[in-house]
Parts: sequence; structure tokens; C-alpha cells
Amino acid sequence: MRIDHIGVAVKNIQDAVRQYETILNTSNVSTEVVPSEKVRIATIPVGEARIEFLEPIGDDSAIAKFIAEKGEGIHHIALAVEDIKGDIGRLSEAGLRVLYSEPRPGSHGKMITFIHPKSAKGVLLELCQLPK
Ligand code: CMX
Repeated sequence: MRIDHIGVAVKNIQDAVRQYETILNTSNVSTEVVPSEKVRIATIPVGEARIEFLEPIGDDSAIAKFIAEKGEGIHHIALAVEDIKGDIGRLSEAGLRVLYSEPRPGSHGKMITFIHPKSAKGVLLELCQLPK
């Protein structure tokens, strides 16, 4: 596995992008909407990995709840995996709380699931499998 991206919850991706274009000295940004996750995402590459800024779409978005409770900040770490279905089975059997038993569509055509922070020392982990 390797770190694919770090997800950062923000109220407004345009504000976030403006700040991080300065911090990272880049204008290499792509944006997309992932309706199934109720988020608008802006992605900035950093070396082999990326930072993904997540802006909630609607009050019932997981990101809206996170920001209401904790404010803006790091929301999850995403690990790229080769066999997401195999990993879901392996981790569920090990007793970890896997949030989607079937992978769902994420950003950039990836299939994703999450491991609950209570099963990962307070960190929400995303597992993502890149399209072949
Ligand atoms: N990181 C660390 N801890 C978190 C957390 C996060 N992102 N979100 C919630 N928690 C903690 C809460 O602080 C709380 O801890 P305490 O009980 O110690 O106070 C606990 O988790 C709450 O857990 P819960 O009641 O089971 O769940 P919530 O309603 O707070 O929802 C979660 C949390 C992770 C189950 C929910 O956000 C979820 O299903 N996430 C997966 C989907 C998602 O995040 N989508 C948006 C991103 C999509 C993308 O990247 O494409």
C-alpha cells in the first residue's frame, strides 16, 4: 500500500485552493463533484501523492457534519490498494469496522471504502483502488 491522498475538509474549495496554490507554489488543480459522497473535490498533486480538499454538498454530507463538529482540517488519509474487495474481506474478518462492505465510486474513477476511526486509532482511513 502507499498513501494516495490526504483528505482535508473545508467550507469552500476555492478559498482552500487559493491558499494552497501559494503554499505549494503550483496552479496544478483539478476539481470534480462526487455526488454519491455529497462532496465537491479539488485535488492538488504533492510529489507522488495528492491533497484533496472536500467541500460538503448539503447539510447531510459527512463533511458538513465533520466541519460542524470539529471545524476545517484533516478528515482522512487514503491508502491506495490493489485488491479492495480482498482487503474489505480481510479487514472485516479481523474485526475492523469497514464502512462500505461493497466499494463505491470515489474521485478520479477510483473505487473506495473507509475504515472507521474507532478501528484505526482515531484516524478515518480510506481504501481506494485506482481504475485499471
Ligand atoms: N476522523 C477522525 N474521527 C472522526 C472522524 C474523522 N474524519 N469523523 C468522525 N470521527 C469520530 C467522532 O469524533 C466520534 O468520536 P467520539 O465518539 O470519540 O466523539 C466518532 O468518530 C463518531 O463516530 P460515529 O457516530 O460512528 O459516526 P459519525 O456520524 O460521526 O460519522 C463516519 C463518522 C466516519 C462514520 C462518517 O463520516 C462516514 O461514514 N465517513 C465515510 C464517508 C465519508 O467520509 N465521505 C466523505 C469523503 C468522500 C471522499 O473522500 O470521496
